[in-house]
Amino acid sequence: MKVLDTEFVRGFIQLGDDGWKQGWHERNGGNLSCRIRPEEIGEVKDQLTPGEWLDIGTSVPKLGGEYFLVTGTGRYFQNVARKPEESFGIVELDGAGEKYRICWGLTNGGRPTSELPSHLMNHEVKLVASGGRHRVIYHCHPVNTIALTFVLPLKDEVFTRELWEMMTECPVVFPEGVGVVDWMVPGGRDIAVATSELMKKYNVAIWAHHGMFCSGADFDETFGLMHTVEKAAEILVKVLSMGQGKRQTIEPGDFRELAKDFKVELDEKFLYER
Ligand code: 2HA
Ligand code: ZN
Repeated sequence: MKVLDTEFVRGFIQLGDDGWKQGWHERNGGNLSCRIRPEEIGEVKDQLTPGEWLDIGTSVPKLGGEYFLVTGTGRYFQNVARKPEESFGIVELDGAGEKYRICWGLTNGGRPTSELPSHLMNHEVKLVASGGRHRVIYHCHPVNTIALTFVLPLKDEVFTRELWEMMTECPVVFPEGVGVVDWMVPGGRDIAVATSELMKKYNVAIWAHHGMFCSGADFDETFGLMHTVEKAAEILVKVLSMGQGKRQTIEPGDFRELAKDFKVELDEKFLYER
């Protein structure tokens, strides 16, 4: 089957295009990666043309030999659907998880996303934490979530609680909460380490004054998580903008009742008294 006709590539393009339409990807903002299943890579093996081995910039030994779909550095999400071969590609990791080579796509001198170390370190953490279930890592620049990083304390507890309060379904969609990373230089190993530490506990990491990372089992789950968090953030921005503060809200006792009925575990650290 042609690479562009496969289910996994079509899902990748769909997510990219949906993210673009949400306004989460100005210019070359954001990046997306997916750990490809052996049977999926098997469908397209005949079309892979491996290039030279290049350094990842970090080491992800548990991912040795795996194949990934990744967006290209400097490439625009706007073009993921229009110019797929140029906008993203398939890369293979070496056995040690220290080098990669481009096997398909990223045409015209393309290279994987500048956040490749963050993506791969998150994939490695999630491979262990989810027992292999999670395959998608998604980074974007959503307006409302970024706006909140200027006014809320940069603490996991505060972001989680404030977002949970904005929509009843939030604690059901992300019961483990969200993590927050202080402002850091993007693209390097340090921010990758900080993010992957948070990803051991959460499926969402918010980068102060920059954007958000989400992890999920498939494209729908990952996009849905991003969408839910950003929508809750939008409601909070509106509530704060109305200027009078919250007159009423969902209280800690309400969350405990919700947790019982919806069979989710909500850590008491998020249900602090104000
Ligand atoms: O421009 O979003 O974090 C790509 C990015 C870097
Ligand atoms: Zn970014």
